Amino acid sequence: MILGRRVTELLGISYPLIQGGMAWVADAELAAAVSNGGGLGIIAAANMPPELLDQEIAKIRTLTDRPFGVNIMLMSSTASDAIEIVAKHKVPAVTTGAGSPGKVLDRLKPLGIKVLPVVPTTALAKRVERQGADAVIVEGSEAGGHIGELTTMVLTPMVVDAVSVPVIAAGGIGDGRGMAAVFALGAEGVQVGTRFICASECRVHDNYKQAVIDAKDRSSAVTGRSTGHPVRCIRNKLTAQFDELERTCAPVEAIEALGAGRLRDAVVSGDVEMGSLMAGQIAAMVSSISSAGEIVKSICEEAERILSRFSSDLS
Ligand code: TUI
Repeated sequence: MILGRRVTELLGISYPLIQGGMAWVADAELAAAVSNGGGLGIIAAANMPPELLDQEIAKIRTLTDRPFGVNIMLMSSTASDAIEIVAKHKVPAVTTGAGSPGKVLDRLKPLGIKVLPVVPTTALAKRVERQGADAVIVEGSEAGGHIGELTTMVLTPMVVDAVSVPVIAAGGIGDGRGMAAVFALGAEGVQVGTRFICASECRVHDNYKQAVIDAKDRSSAVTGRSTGHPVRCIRNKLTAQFDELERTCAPVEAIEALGAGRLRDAVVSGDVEMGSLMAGQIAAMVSSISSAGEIVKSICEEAERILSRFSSDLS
């Protein structure tokens, strides 16, 4: 593929598409399917016990010979263990989220591991570039899970202007139109999360997949703005209870306690009422289950068709 050469060459992949590091969702099986489809599959370390992360990395090596990555969630109490396990296995690439990745860059760059931090602002993008990041992932507030304030539409061109490393756009991208749009803004790759919840190789509970398929344009809500940890999920009883606690200015501890363990309840038990159905706004555009390989190929080839149509219209 001609699109996104700097990203495909940096990572040794066929399509400039990275899978989002979705906690509890992104395991070795999903990541291997994405990598085998020509993108970069990602295992989410999230709050995994270190032994489990070790096993998942060993497992993906039995499922694919292609490059893959691990996402390190910097807010997690297991982040330091995850850094050491990734170093031990010399995984090809690491994405980071939910914090400043200085420690990850210092420890993993000298080992030749590619490090791609998620950044929600121009200031952090510039800082991580100085610290040696190979590329930056700009994630707009259309994304699912823990989000920043700025949208993909404004964050992408601002960061493109501020750094020289490749910019990979995330948040609100679920098809080739979204990918073409962020390439028009200067991005050289995309990160896609929500669409892969409905990959056939994704092990989340069928109730969660169905909630994504049923989602409409206003189905998602952001909770936790008052605690400084905004999270986008599909609306349900849980988000209504968060809204009530936040509306009545409940103590931060009560709001955080309400969220504890809820993502696991959604992913593993299929609790669509009180589970945390993290998903981005593009859930409204996901209407079927397809294989991860088909998702990667259809998004990238549609983007390429759109962009080549524009360039031939203009010439
Ligand atoms: O990290 C994500 N998305 C996530 S993490 C997650 S697990 C979780 N579960 C329950 C509550 C909260 C989290 C679910 N979804 N995306 C990447 C991302 N990174 N979004 C925002 C950021 C970010 C925020 C601040 C990155 C850096 C940052 O830096 C602040 C600083 O220290 O400069």
